[in-house]
Amino acid sequence: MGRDTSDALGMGDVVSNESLANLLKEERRFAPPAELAAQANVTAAAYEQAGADRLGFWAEQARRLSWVTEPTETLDWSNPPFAKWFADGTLNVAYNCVDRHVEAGLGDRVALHFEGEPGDSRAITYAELKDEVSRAAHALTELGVRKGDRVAVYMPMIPEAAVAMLACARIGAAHSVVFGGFSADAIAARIQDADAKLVITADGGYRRGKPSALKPAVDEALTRVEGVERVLVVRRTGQDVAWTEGRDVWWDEIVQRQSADHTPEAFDAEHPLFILYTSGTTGKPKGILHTSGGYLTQAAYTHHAVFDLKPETDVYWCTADIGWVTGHSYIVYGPLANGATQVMYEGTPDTPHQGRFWEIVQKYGVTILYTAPTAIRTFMKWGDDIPAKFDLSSLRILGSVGEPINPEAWIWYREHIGGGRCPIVDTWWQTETGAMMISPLPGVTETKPGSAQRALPGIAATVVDDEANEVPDGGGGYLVLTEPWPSMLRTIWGDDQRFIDTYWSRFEGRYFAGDGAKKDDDGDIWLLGRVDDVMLVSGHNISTTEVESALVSHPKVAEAAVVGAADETTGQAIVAFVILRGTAAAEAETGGEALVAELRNHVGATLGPIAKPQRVLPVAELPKTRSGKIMRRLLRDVAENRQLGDVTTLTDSSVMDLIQAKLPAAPSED
Ligand code: 6R9
Repeated sequence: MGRDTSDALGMGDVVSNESLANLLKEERRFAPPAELAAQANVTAAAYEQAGADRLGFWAEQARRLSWVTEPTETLDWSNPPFAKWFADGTLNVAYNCVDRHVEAGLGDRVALHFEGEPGDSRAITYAELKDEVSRAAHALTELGVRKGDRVAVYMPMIPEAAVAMLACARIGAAHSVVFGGFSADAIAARIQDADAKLVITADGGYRRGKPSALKPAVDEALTRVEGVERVLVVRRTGQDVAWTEGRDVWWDEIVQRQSADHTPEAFDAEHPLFILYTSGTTGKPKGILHTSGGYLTQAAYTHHAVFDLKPETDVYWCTADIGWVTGHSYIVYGPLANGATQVMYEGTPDTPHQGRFWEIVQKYGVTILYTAPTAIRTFMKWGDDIPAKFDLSSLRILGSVGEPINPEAWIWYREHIGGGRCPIVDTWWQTETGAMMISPLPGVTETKPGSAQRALPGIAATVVDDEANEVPDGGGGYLVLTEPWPSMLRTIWGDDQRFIDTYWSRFEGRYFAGDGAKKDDDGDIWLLGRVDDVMLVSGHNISTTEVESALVSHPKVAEAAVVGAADETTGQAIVAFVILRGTAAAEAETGGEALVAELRNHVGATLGPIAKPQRVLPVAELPKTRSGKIMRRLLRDVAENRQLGDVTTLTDSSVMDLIQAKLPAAPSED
């Protein structure tokens, strides 16, 4: 799913005796727009306030929520790493996301502008959402779901996905959302690990211009696991579905006949809200457990602060899938807790044409856009003329998440999407952190292309070396979080020991995120990718991110993925896979060698000779997960002529065949 990650134990060998080389220099700076700064939700005072009294700061943010019992206790850290936040408080998460806005007189505000891939659209107000969530909650109860149960959700990007999640939250059942692109095996493994009782799915969803079935994968998964009593099926595409009498139920048949009055029950702040699985390179996926009060506090606060959300006027759009943590925290919980109006889009960015995103921005007057670097680089590849055809003047803030954003992609995003006027917030966080951790604040931070910059108010992050010493400004090493935070994962579902081993053992008492990072001379943080991707070339640790960014800064390159391949002389040799922009792609077909030399020299000139790739391979596509992260592990397999490892989490597994077919036999020599 979200990314490849290995357990922290053993990672230490990669970035060994030397800290990460600090190669890339980026001097461009962008001050926050004066008008935005003058009216910003959060100012520099928040850093001071949180710095002086971190727990007091979070206690205040928790008051943004409606509690049934106000918490008197903020953090219980008596048994680390098992945190309890706001432990004596009680609340209902769904009430916070829906009912309270209706009670405040905002029932007519649009919660979701749904845009289906085929072009169908629906506006759902907060009042309508409340009714639908209430009916769905009754339906789940009728189907036997109780407080403390687990429910698996395998859905396309349609409003019912959000309704299903909120209905679970409303009755105190934890949801486990499985990406709509995953296989029956992946569903079965997740159902089994969480011991889910019910599955909510759909006949299918629309992707790339056609209906794509979902229910058959659930049917197949259920031949392999026990314990699932009922399957609730939303009708989306009208495809024929196999039906198991007594087990399967149509959503519209059971939900529509329920009452729209449903009294939300109050649950403890530490009551489980959801489990979301992240894949491991070894062993079974990890079920990341999030609970209620702390999670919602940080999701709501960060959404308010980092996007400067003005719920009365903003139209927010996060392009993530609901199966990714970004869809949980920044489509469902954060925005709805804040009473936002948002766009939800079902399909792919190039259906029916490559301007679809910009058409949607124009249609709804989107003011805040949150997307991933992989999408931005794809838009760069498609060309500047496509967004130029649409009116994007409504946009005021742009966000990025999922991977380090290459400075050149950042600049492109700013110019071609943001019209040179919108601050970019590069938000670093993880499934495990539950909400944003490191990010600029749009009304405060002077931004630097490619840097997530600084821990948010109330968050403590730093970079340490192999011996756990904090590196000085200008140094590189491992990103760690040094204080507990409200939306932190509470454990790995059913495996407390693995939780301790994976995240808390590498550096005593600190959370190790698994990412490499450096601090610049101002102390700002630059993320350098997963430490298991770091290359060791002639004794120097070089991050894939920096070499990729150097390649993307060449005008002919849209996207790059870099891996270290075993090499007899240098230990590892840098191998770069590049996607070329427009006409350069044709050039690669004919005069490939000159282009390859040009790109190698460009990296040498930008970062120094040590970072010059030994091989540069132009490709048409790169292997990516459904959340858009490049799977370097598979490229390493290719570069080392190994049999490919697990490809089941790839968006499109045929990509690897294409790459392998293009691979020249002999490496280029210097
Ligand atoms: C939210 C999400 C987490 C991993 C994380 C890191 C990478 C995410 C990033 C970023 C650099 C950013 N990552 N945001 N790297 N800059 N702004 O992506 O969660 O799917 O769990 O992935 O993604 O490597 O450790 P998840």
